[in-house]
Amino acid sequence: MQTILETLRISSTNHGISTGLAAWEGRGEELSSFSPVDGQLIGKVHAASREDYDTVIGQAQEAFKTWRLVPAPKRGDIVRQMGEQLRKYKTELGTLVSYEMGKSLQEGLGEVQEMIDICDFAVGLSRQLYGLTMHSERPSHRMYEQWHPLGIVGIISAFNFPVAVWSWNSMLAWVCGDVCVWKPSEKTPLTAVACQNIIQEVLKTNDVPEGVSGLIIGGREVGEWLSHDERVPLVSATGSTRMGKSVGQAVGGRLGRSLLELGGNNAIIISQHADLPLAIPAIVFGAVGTAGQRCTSTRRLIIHESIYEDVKQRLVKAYGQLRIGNPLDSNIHVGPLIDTLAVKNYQSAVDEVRIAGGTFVVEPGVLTGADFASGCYVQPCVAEVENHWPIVQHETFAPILYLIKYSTLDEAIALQNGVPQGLSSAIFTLNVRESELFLSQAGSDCGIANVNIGTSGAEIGGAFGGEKETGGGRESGSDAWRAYMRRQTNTINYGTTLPLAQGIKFEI
Ligand code: UN1
Repeated sequence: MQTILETLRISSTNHGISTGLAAWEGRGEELSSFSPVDGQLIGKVHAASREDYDTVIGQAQEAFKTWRLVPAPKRGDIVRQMGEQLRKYKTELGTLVSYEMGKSLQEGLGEVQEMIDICDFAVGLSRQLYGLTMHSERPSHRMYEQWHPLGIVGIISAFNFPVAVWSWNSMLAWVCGDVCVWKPSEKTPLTAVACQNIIQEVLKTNDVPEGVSGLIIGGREVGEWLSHDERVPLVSATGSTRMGKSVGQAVGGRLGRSLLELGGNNAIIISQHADLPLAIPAIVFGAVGTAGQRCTSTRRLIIHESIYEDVKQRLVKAYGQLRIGNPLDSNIHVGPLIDTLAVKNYQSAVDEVRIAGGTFVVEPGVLTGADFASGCYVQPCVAEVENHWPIVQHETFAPILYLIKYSTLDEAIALQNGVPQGLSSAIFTLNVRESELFLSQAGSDCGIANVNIGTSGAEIGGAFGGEKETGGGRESGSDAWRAYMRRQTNTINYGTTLPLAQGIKFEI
């Protein structure tokens, strides 16, 4: 790990604020990053003070003045070079993600791959920031729209995808001509420092002002500074619904823009027409992958009554084969939770399930012993529950899967939609009537609806996000870039008279 940290230029004490390679001491408190894998201290970071924050924002404002003038395809070329650097550091960065966050090495590498993919997407996009042209109702007039950069984009990201979600925002924002100020999760500060080092190297090589990419590490107050700051026209925040509501209210209160990607309570419907050998691995990966800490993790399984027992038995068997342990070992399926607080939340959810009357068909538990010394390893579990119970309506960021029975597809869809969140959803069926109904306007109410694949593991090419308490924002592919730009409608008169719209006559 030491060589990896050196390659990524992470020292034992890092600067949690920086707009460049020559970062200065943060004046805020010192944060320690412990690995949930083995409980070891990986490194320390100085958080930003309010003064540091203002300096970073000031540098971002200055950098915006030049960055917005760089032609978009040229900005795309710089993002292309960032993608090249990420390719170069993929193994090191993916390993650090795995060690600092606790996801399996495969998933750590997969996360860096998502970053590389979004760079490629952003490069193409840099030549496609299209606006429409319209036909004016007036003679000798031309009307069109163009998209301009917004300014500073504040990015608040979560621990579970400590680097990819930032890159979905930043790479698009950069080709759009914005500058970014990133507040990563205080639980994963070192992966953020590593990314900042990689990005700054590219900016420096290209003589681009370092303020194009700012980093401010700190706790909740740093997020609040961003949300209330009128110098930050857009705040893109990923995390809990509670956090999103406070960001949304603060940004809304100053009529700024927010892009919110919050909690999910994702379900898969398993119809009697499902291909079960296809469905079981999708369910298990969705429920236990990243130790159930994806916003797209599968939390509820809505199973047709005629195959309920069969699915249950298959799951019990599959869960029996799961290998839990050090995520850096490639034979391991499930790593630790992020910290012991997450373990407490898992335990209280388990208690609540029991109090509500739920039955565990795969028993929960906290793992102990030399291999689990960090105290962050839990047993992925499966419980039979009812959808309306408060604990089932709530997103618990842990590998707890709930089983619910249904008899008609309408009932299954109502159960699937019957939660406050609306991120991801799926159905397993080989019946086209069922899948089409599920995808129709009378079907899933989520931002993501899949057929014969699970709820997690979305590709970057689609717009990513969800409805209701998930916050309504869309990031990543499709036309999500529009959120990072302002639209300007332009009307040009190339004639010699001044006809007014709507036929109004005004003569002087
Ligand atoms: C998240 O958990 O915040 O679809 C993002 C997925 C990943 C991204 C998850 N591509 O599971």
